[in-house]
Amino acid sequence: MEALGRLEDLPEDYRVELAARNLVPLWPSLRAVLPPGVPARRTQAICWPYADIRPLLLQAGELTPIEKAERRVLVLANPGHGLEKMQASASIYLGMQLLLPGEWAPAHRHTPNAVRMIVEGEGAYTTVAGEKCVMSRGDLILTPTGLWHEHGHEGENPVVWLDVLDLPLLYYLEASYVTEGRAQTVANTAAERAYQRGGVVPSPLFARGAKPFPMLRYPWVEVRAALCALADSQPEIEAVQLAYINPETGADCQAILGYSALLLRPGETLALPARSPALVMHQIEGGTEVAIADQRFTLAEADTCCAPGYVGVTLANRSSEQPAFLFLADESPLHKKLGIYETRA
Ligand code: 1HN
Repeated sequence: MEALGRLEDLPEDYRVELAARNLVPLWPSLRAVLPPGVPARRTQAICWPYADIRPLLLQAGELTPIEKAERRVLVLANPGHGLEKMQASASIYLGMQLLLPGEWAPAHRHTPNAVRMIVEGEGAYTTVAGEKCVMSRGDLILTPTGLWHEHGHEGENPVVWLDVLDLPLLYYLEASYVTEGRAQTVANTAAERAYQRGGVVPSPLFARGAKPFPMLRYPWVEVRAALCALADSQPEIEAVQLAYINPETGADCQAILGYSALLLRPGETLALPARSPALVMHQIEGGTEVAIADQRFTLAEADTCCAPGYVGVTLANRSSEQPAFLFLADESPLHKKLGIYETRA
């Protein structure tokens, strides 16, 4: 590929003329915005061990009352993007949030989509659009775009969860904003039970539901049991992986980021192909050796790491006796909608 003319090759007075008219020559920057073969990526392969986060998050609980934080979160920031950008990848925001017994994080709704993966503690809940969603370790709770949500805690010990949002994308699109609200009235609890059996959905008087987000809580006990059943019943399957979907449509549960749970069989090593979207991995149970290009991370329970797009990722269960369970978040729904989704051998 031919080297192109540089900015310095142009006469100073010509460059000044251009800038004064808000004009820029393309050719000195063309290769940077359109590199050959593989995109430029700021996203670095990074690991955030929970053992590092936990004491600092508990310290935040002492330093900053909930009223002064609204959401008490330490953001898992990818240094490749600059820490101040608060992003894990181009489209993914990650944060660890702490709620202490008796605390309340007030109701609001916003354009970015969020999910929470519960990391530790019992007794906290999120109310989403009037539905009280109890938080237990490993549960996935959705707070999709535009739905009111608030968090409360009726238990005895700190509760911590991982927030995953498409905030960097919505912020980039200049479409990220919040609306403050008053405390919601709880209208129902455990509505997800209506969707708990695969293959059937509620159809009262022959009418199917029309809610865009019919299922808000995916309890870990159910997802774990489904993974174990899949591993037992289909030993030949290449990856024991379940996608979190909208049970009314079968589509990804949210429009921009995709979520799945993966079981690594005892002793299993799984090579994921290089794919265009960035990938976040969070250890729910067990331990995993992660290889991302020439980087190696050892994930213990509650650790989180991320890989840029267009690189292969290899996951190895550290145990030869027990399965390992991972929560995965990626940008594949977005890439598929944009028509840029790729897998490379
Ligand atoms: C948010 O609404 C929550 O509701 C957590 O718990 C983290 C990060 C950025 C923007 C909104 C929450 C968030 C957030």
